[in-house]
Amino acid sequence: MIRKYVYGNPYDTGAVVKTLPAETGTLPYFEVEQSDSGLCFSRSLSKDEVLFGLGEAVRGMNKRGYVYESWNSDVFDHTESQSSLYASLNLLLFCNGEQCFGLYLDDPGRVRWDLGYTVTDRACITSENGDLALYLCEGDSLRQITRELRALLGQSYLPPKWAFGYIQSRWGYASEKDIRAVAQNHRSRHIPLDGICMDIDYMQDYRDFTWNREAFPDLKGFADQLKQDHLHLVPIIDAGIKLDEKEPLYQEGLQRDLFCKKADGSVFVGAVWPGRACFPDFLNTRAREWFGSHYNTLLDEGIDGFWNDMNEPAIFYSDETLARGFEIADELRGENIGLDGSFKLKDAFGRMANHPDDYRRFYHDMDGRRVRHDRVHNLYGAMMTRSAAEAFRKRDANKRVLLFSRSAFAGAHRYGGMWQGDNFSWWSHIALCMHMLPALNMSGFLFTGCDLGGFGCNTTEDLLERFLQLGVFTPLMRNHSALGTREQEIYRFSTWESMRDTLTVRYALLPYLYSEYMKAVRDNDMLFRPLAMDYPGDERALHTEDQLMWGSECMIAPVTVQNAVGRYVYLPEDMLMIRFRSAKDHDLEPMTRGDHYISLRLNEFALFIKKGCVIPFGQGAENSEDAFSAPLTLLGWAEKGASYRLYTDDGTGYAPLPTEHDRILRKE
Ligand code: MIG
Repeated sequence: MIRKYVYGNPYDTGAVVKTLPAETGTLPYFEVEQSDSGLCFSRSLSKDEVLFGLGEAVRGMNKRGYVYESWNSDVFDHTESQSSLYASLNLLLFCNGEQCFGLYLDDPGRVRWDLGYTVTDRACITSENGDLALYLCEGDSLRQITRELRALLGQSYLPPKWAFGYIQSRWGYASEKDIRAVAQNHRSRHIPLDGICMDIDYMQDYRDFTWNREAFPDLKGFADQLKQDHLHLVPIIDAGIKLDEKEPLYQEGLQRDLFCKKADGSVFVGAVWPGRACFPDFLNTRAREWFGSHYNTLLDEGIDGFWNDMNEPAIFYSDETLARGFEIADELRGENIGLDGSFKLKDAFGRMANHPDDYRRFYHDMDGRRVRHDRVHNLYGAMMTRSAAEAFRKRDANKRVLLFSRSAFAGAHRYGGMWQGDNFSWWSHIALCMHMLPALNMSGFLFTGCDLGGFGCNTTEDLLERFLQLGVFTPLMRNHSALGTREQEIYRFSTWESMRDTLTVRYALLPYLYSEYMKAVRDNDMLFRPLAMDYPGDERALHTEDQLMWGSECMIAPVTVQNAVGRYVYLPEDMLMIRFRSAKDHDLEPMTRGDHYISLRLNEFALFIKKGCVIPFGQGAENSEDAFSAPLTLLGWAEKGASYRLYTDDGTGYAPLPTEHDRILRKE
């Protein structure tokens, strides 16, 4: 059961789809106290209490023992000391033996989650705004609680079916020729592929909804030709609009008064990729409709997928922070600069980006309510996603468009997916991706994944292979890397054949993945779950951080350590292990509950199916369309026979089909 508690005058975030009456009694489980830093909800944590949630954040699945902050940030290093990433998902589950409850804080401002950091056995959650709605959910099990919270937040986004295929991306593909080469290099080696991303290099001077006409002389023709070959182009869209008298978007936004403004009424200017830029007021309905309508320019060219970036919003500098930087530099010019001065100088420029002063400098018109940006900071990216998604639906209510965003807030999961931002080519970032998956699913973000191979730094062959072995299971399966790093398309490496083989497993699993995804949408369920959710009362399961449940029938245990040739796996019940090398080459091994050491050479990875369950398995294919139409076999350890409910549809429309349409597949 969910109860709602209201404090102050909450902002309309649009995150919640149900209207609940506010409770009048006192909030259970917490002490509530106003302090200088905000409104604080605190409680003591029992010795074994486990905390799951917070969506996109560093460290483990159990969030206990650190302090996190809801403050959407463009951060390049996802290290353990980072308190915020690009999205704020204020959902946290408390699990203390028999007693569990969940919390959703509908507060778009800064929230500090001190989860046993300052005092080991105390959680203290502080809302800087103090204006919020708090939803408290009690239930019999963690899974039940997450379902209820998800129902509160609304149905998850439905991507087109091809978006479950493998997508290749890199910051640096600048022309038709570059992209053709990527396509050709996959197709000629029979490496499966369904999409290619276009990063900012395709644009003309980094202007949204434009493309370089020399590099892409006939975008429509190009997109159509690729589609014949089952390949979709996925261009990036950034939040900021180039400030340029000759820029039509700038002129329109200005004339129609749709940009974020400063206290004096002038338009706020911050620099991003195109240089000085203005920021659409996505928190305003008119501005959302306007910006969204511009996606039509690319949709008209045959584009059917997008990724929205820089929407925290990221700001390299503003006129004000830049002026201040120069002032400091001028003050110090000719001085004998000591340590203090040198830090001052360095910070003036080094800390210029995403400056807190800038986030206090501009305002939104939330359909009549004027709000300073920092109060609602975490909503900006989410509302950009909404802007795009609503425009897509308006254009064609039956055509799903691929959309994933970097920044997010609860509610945005109804409009699009998200990727996990700028990770590094680090082994620890395979584990990090894994830890974020269930936390994101909990908040409704089912369509997610990380940059496989790692975005920053140089990848290695074995790292990419192990990343892909996790990516096989993530709905968004995209290889992406930064400009200047080692090129990491599969075909660049000597072991490309074994990576291709890994992808064949993904394509054979597509019917199951899609079915489980859609059922999770329909039932407000999670695709990835901590083991604790399926095995309540199992101590080991409660504390397992390096394995996940996947779909209703399966468990995964990726290898995340370099040079490892195997790993220990804990089986909370009897399961069938499938050791995959490719869709055609795998071995099956029934295993009993308990601990096992499993040998997994570099080209091998494991999937575990619960005893008594079966899952459909297709065939390796080079594109998703073929994968979805391949004949299915059933894999599983079911001595007494078992059946699987297969969800299928034609991929159109924005609501999953009801259960009556499921196909029952039976293994005798
Ligand atoms: O300032 O568009 O997270 O995926 O390749 C960097 C260039 C901007 C950040 C995104 C990344 C993308 C990059 N972008």
